Amino acid sequence: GASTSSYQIEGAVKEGGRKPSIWDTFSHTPGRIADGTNGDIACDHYNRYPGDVELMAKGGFQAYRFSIAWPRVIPDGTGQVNAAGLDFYDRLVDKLLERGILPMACLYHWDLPQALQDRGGWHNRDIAGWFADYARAAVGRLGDRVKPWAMLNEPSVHAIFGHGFGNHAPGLTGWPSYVMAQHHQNLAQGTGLTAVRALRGDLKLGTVFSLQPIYPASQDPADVAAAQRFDACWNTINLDPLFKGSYPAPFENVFAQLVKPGDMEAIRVPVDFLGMNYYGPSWIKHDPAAFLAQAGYGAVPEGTPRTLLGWPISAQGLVEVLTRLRDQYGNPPVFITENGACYEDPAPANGVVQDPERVEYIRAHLVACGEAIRQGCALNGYFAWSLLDNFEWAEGERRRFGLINVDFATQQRTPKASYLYLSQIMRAHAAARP
Ligand code: IFM
Repeated sequence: GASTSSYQIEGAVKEGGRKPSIWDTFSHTPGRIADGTNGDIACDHYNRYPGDVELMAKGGFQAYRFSIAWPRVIPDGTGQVNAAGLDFYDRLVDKLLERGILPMACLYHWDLPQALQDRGGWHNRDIAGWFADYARAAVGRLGDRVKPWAMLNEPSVHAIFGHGFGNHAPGLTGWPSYVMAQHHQNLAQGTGLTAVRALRGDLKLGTVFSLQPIYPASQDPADVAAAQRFDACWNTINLDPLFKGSYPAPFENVFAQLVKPGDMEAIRVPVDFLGMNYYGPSWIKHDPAAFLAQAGYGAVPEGTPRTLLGWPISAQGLVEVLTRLRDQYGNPPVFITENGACYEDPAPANGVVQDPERVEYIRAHLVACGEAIRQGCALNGYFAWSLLDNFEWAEGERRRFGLINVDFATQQRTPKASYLYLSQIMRAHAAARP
């Protein structure tokens, strides 16, 4: 299938009772988004979802991962549930099921209600309860038809970029800010899972992490140590609390100040699946001046293939992460919930956009999925990022990951070669299945 997120595609930011999220505030702050765009309209998916579902159905998509916007469902973050906001997801889910597409919902893909940010957002530990209430409201309405639910999307990325570097909403910076945002997300993930599990027994519950191999830029002990710390910030800060009930060694003391009795038990709850977003590996060089002074950041070896965003490409890295989950985390059932690449696409011609580099990226990563399965990894499915070109956060609309091209001026959709390629694969798999 394919994956999307609410703020990146829905638009309609003032329709159906929705109130602002931190991304509305951030994207409307001058200088924050590279091309000055925002998510006010994005792909206008809120109004155009029937056509988008139709495109999935025509392509033989079997599953669709989308996210639910907290500011549509509870516009003030806590309190009154907005029935009109949930109506939209009701319509979307019904349409998906009508076309034979399995819906997978993610409860939080970074669009926190601004009203909650005004109360401290992820720095306020009360958010664990606020999130559980919101999760109950969404699952209470949709849980009769949506069975797989993910709690959070990429909490470490949200903590690092939104609360450490400050180049994502809410634009906060510094180590203490990052640490608080990370722990409270972990906690909310646990309280959300437990709340929803109590609501219905027939759901498949999980959460989504961005995972990647982290390599030292050299064998210099300072680089090796920095890479270990960065691995903790990116990967194990999420994996260890969920699967082992502890924080990774480099940060045990840092987090000890925040962790209250019972927190780690609340976070370590069984999941039915782990969603894994995979793009590529990182190389880490010690840099005492950088945020994450405790970690340092970035030094890709010359000659490493990269996407337009400069992200290194390594399909083999996907196998490495999956085998790490197999060996160190009890081989949980995994869905690749995002995988894809940003390239400069040509204009549509004869009803299609030729994107051979993206086709090759997806092909190589699907081959890697097969390899991981052969090596005994519990890989259950694959979602490409993303169904549509969309609002790519701080990069705005200028950076495209879609299988389907979107002309943001006309809202015209044009399939790319990667959509056609993935369609072929999905149809072949469906036909081969008993
Ligand atoms: O667009 C994002 C998505 O929201 C989260 N994972 C990475 C994607 C590409 O940057």
